[in-house]
This record gives sequence, structure tokens and C-alpha cells, in this order.
Amino acid sequence: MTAENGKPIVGYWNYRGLGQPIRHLLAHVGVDFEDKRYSKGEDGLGSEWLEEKSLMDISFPNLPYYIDNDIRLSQSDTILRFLAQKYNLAGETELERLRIDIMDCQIKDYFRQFITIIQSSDDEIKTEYVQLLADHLDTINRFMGVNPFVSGTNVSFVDFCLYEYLIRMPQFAPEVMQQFPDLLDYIKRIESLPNVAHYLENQHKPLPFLISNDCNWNYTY
Ligand SMILES: N[C@@H](CCC(=O)N[C@@H](CS)C(=O)NCC(=O)O)C(=O)O
Repeated sequence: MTAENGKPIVGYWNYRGLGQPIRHLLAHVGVDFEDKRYSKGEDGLGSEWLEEKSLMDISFPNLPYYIDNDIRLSQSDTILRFLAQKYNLAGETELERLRIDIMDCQIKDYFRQFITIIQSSDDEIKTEYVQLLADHLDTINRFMGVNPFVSGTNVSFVDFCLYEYLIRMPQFAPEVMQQFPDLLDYIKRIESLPNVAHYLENQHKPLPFLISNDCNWNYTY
């Protein structure tokens, strides 16, 4: 199955979450895809998705999923790595692939901590986390060094994962993010990739980071 118009389908909630790096990767390589966005609905239960889920011909139905003819995948990392192989975004040398793998794992660890914090209602933990965040950003900054992209000079799939983490920080902790002008430049660099810039300009509406009632921080994600 593909969409009726023959396009591959990316299914995910109507927020950024685990779906956004996949959307950005496909935009970057110029693939026209059906961006199927599920709503959680008024009751927040997501019954629209749950009804489809029970009927889906995918080994482990979940969101995000990716369908292109007989390729039917869930698991965001599997989808990203499949697309990265297909579109040469998986690194060319051993060193590039190692840099990609390290960042992929590291950014997941940092992201997991960040999500726990923004879902917590304990303000003290949040204050402590802002200091930790500065350390995390510092390690990323040093890892990147003078490289324009994670692997070195070439864009890879993990750039869309790192971007997805960093893009939250100017809103979450602007005073911390200001200490890292190179990371702010990196955000701009990803947003200036021609197809990504075009995608961002033409989105009908920017997607929220997460649904707002998932989060207790000052900002609506
Ligand atoms: N390990 C999975 C996690 C997927 C997951 O937890 N998806 C969440 C949204 S981030 C969801 O709501 N899935 C729908 C479901 O469980 O039916 C992945 O990386 O894709």
C-alpha cells in the first residue's frame, strides 16, 4: 500500500515528536510523501489512530509508521536508518558512521531527560536541569567542533534528530542557548538546506512540539 496517489505515507500524531525527523529527512531528499497526521481527539484518547492500528498490516503497529508499497515499517529509528541507506544519508566512511551512531544514541539520552523534565510538575528539578542542560549543550558543541554537520561535512539522518532536540532550546532556556552561538548557527544551517527551507515555508501551519497538556513547563510545547 501507498497513498492513492502513489506517494509513501508517514503516519504520526499531529505534533512533531518522533515523526518530525522523518518528515524533515524526506523533505530534504525531495520525496513527496503523504504526511498522515492523527489527532488525539477531544477526549485525548486518539481513537482515530487506535481504530486503524487494530487493522494495520505492520508487524508492530505504532506511530510513527512508514509505508511504501511492500515496505511497511514502524520504529522511528528503523525508519530513519532505512531512509538514510536509501538516500545516502548514513555516512560514507567508518569515522562518519561512528559519529552518526554516537550522536544518535546520545541525543536520545538527552531527549529522554528533557521530556521527563518538561512533563514533571516539580519546579526544583527543572531549575537543576537548566544547569545540566548547559553541560549537555557544551558536550554537543565540543563534539561538533568546526564540523557543519554531525558526520563532518555531509548531512546525515542524525542531523534531523539533533536539530529536533536543539530547536526546542531557544524557547525552553533562551539564556542557556545564547551561550552556544555555534549551535544556534547549526539550527539555521539545517533550516537553510534548500528543500528543508522550502518545506518549512510551505507548511500549512507549524506543528506544536508536543501536545500542550503533556507539559508543565512555562511554555506550550
Ligand atoms: N520506539 C518507538 C516508540 C513509538 C511511540 O512510543 N509512539 C508514541 C508516540 S511518540 C505513540 O503514541 N504510539 C502510538 C501507539 O502506541 O499506539 C519508536 O521509536 O517509534
